[in-house]
Amino acid sequence: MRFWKNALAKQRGRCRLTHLACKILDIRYPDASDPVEEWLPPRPDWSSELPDIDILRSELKELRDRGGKIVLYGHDDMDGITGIYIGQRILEGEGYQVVPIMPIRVTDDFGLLPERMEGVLLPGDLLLTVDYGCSAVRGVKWAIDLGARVVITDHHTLHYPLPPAHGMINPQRVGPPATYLAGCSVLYAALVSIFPRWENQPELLTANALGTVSDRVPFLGWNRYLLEEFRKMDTGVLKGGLAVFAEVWPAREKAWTGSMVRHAITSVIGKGEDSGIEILLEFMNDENYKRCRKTWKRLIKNSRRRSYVLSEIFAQALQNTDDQASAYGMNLVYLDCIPDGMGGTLASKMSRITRRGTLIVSPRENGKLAGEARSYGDWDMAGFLVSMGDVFTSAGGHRMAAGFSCEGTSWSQLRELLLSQMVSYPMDPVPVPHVDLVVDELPDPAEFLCLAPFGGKFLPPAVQKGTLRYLMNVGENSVSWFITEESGD
Ligand SMILES: [Mn+2]
Repeated sequence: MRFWKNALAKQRGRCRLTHLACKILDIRYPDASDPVEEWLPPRPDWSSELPDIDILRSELKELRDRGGKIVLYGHDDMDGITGIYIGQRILEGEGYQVVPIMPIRVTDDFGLLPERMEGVLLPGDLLLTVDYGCSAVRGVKWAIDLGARVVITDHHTLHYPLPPAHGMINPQRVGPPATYLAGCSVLYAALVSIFPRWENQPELLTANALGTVSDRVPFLGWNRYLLEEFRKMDTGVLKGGLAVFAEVWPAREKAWTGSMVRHAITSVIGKGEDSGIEILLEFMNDENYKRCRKTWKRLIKNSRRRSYVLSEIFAQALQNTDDQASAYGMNLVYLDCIPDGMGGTLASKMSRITRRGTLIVSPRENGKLAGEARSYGDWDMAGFLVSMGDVFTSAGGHRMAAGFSCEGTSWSQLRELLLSQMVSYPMDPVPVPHVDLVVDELPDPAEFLCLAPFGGKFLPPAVQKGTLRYLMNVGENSVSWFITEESGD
């Protein structure tokens, strides 16, 4: 053991690391000279770690001098919208005029669409993106031909040729650990480097934590630093919608897991019809606490209705899984009709329950086919889709979650193409459930609570006693062991 002697002196925020917790870190980071620092790094120097922050800095300065506005184009999911909130708050606070644009999930293709920017983005403006746009060759060309400046901030997988933007702040250009960042954190990191007075503001930390947990990025490296700042912060200054988020965040200051938060917040907001995703930006900006509480109550009610619909289409999807794809270890499902915004949720649920990668395809009104794909284990879903080349009109995402749309191809043609790609694309096996320690006596699970939050690639501790594997089970006010082969993510 490398640092046991001073383990009791090891502090993490307001929390003391126990001997057993240090032992877990020692095992999980075998090559680190200081496992505690590897697990919870100090404040990063974003501008030297992420590319092109200097370009954004000079673009913002020149924009101020010539007096244009910022069109902030973000993804229409939790990560993108919390990112838009962060960008708008900082940039408006710095005196810029900001106009947000979000894609319309049901009809829009992926990418930056000229038709959405037409009449909004003007010559001399800055097109800034968040969680979005790193594959948008057509949209970026259009904006540049128009006479706008373009800086992309994104964390999605890069596909070449890259769009000809003036700057591209995407951690994929430098590799891990930078790639762990959510899209909202990439913009946050860039903007607080340029305008340091916004660093660690409770409103921004809350938005950032929500985007991070909802986007299911690993709870590793800089994400832990940001989540720890969120855990330590004083929520007293939060107002309205953000105060509600801090309140309903399960055990925010103590021990929580990503899935607790996704259950209590992300899925309450949800996606699609009646969901909160369309009003999320407004909700975070609303400072009226009473009104936000009322809205939250309504969202909880709507999410219950949605989960009923979801279990119905889940049953349908199970009946419609493609036998041949199943033989290759994948779920492939074609459904005639999926309620708006539910495809991704359905794919996630199927992946989790069947422990397999899942592709859900359905037709759109305009005759195109649209798909949502979720990965399980280490299999790279975005890589799989992109490796199919020109089959899709657009395709993108990251390892764990991706989507596509395709035009002029029938379902039976697409099915054949997907199946032949499944045969040839290297598929990593589903990982073996982790075991941190082999024990004679079960330790008190509370000893490990100081390692929270648990989630994305930093899973709750698991121990083996005899032939049984025990996984730490964290609740809002409880902790226990339970016997399972689940990963705990
Ligand atoms: Mn994202």
